[in-house]
Amino acid sequence: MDKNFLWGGALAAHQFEGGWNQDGKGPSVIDVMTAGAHGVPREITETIEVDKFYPNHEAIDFYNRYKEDVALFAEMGLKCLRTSIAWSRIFPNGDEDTPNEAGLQFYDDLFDELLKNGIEPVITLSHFEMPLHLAKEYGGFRNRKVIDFFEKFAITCFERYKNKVKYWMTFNEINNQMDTNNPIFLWTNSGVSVAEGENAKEVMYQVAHNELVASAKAVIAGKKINPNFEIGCMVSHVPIYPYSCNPADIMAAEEAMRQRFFFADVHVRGYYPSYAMKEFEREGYNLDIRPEDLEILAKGTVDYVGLSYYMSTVVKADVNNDNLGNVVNGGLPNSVENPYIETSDWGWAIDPEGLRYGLNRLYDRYQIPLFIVENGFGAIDELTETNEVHDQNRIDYLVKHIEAIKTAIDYDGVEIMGYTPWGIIDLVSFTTGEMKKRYGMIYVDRDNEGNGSMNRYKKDSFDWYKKVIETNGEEL
Ligand code: BGP
Repeated sequence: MDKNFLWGGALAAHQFEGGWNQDGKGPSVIDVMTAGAHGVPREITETIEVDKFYPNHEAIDFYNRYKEDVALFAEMGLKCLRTSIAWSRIFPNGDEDTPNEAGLQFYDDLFDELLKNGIEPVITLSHFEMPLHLAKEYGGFRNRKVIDFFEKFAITCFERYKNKVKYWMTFNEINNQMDTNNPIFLWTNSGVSVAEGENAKEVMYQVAHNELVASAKAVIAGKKINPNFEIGCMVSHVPIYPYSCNPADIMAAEEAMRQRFFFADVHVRGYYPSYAMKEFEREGYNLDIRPEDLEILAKGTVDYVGLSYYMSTVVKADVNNDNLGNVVNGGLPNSVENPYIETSDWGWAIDPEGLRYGLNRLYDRYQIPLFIVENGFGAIDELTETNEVHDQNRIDYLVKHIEAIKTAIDYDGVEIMGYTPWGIIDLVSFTTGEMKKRYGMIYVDRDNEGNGSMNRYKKDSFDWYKKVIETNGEEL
């Protein structure tokens, strides 16, 4: 591994900070989402209801304990920490003229604490937490005014942290919302709900366009503020395999795959891919795409592709399953199980080879550096009476995935900037709202109902990962 390889950990503000209304923070779209459970989706409520439990409100209370947690990250030897800035800490409603100073100060303090400990902040601007007011009053990213609000938020962060943060990403997993059958994706990415009778795909493409323009505007502005910034996009990468060598399966996989590539194609190349233009034409979508937008897209291309990788999936041309709205397979109606691959307790395929395959596909397509900013194993952990967690299953998962990364770098020649496993400290699961689904190398005593001491305990993976970083990936 290159000596500058960024070993780190990844988190997102709303899933671990808590302090949802502290120091002037406004409510965000995720703050009105209840906890789900195994197989039970999270509910999007109209407003905060007193008798309901909202797991993100307190999360793991990092907002009030960040020094203690950063000390643990430093002990682990992290070189970087990927997290996000909660938009509604900075602009509580999203449309104010002036930002909330207390919110800005929190991130100043956090970044100082990280830098003091030799940890480089890697920052996502929007990770599923748009101010609720923008969703309710403006219709989220349906509305072009929200492009300007996002640009203002981005510029405010860039100006304030220009000497503290070098690595940025605009929108987290922007391509999740391609699965329009699952309402949580359009809501959390974009603050959008689809009304009865609307064509969800058409709405999604309009929202996508506005977001892609907002992202490009942020890139353009950021480079003016500090030309040394590295600004990337962030996509969820789920390689889709054909079920067989039947050419029909190959084409089915290809078509499904380019739906996943769509957002990165625009972010990286700066123009719409021909297959998308044909789709807009074929479906008769009436999209507001202006000539000046196309110039912005061309100018605001990204420096690198940030990606999450958790699983692969498989499609079979002659299948039509009732999979709609299923997170595991991106809602693909023609997806089937992979007989060669085991799955986690949540049905996510454990496929390290798929990571190498995916990295190669992305690098072949874009020829710019990749940054693996999420990967990990969501599992149920047991805390022993002596406060230990023996998470060998997690270590095994990570070893295999790091080996795949090494092969991609050393054998295939893929350029990879770093690796930040997801949820380095236990946090609220995004898709289910549970605490039970844990990724961390640090255990947090907190359960699904919000009970627990909030104490932190090192899992076995803590010392294991420390060694990996110390030896720059030599000792796994
Ligand atoms: C990604 C998100 C994260 C996250 C992770 C794991 O989709 O970017 O926010 O939580 O997946 O998902 P989950 O928490 O549902 O297991």
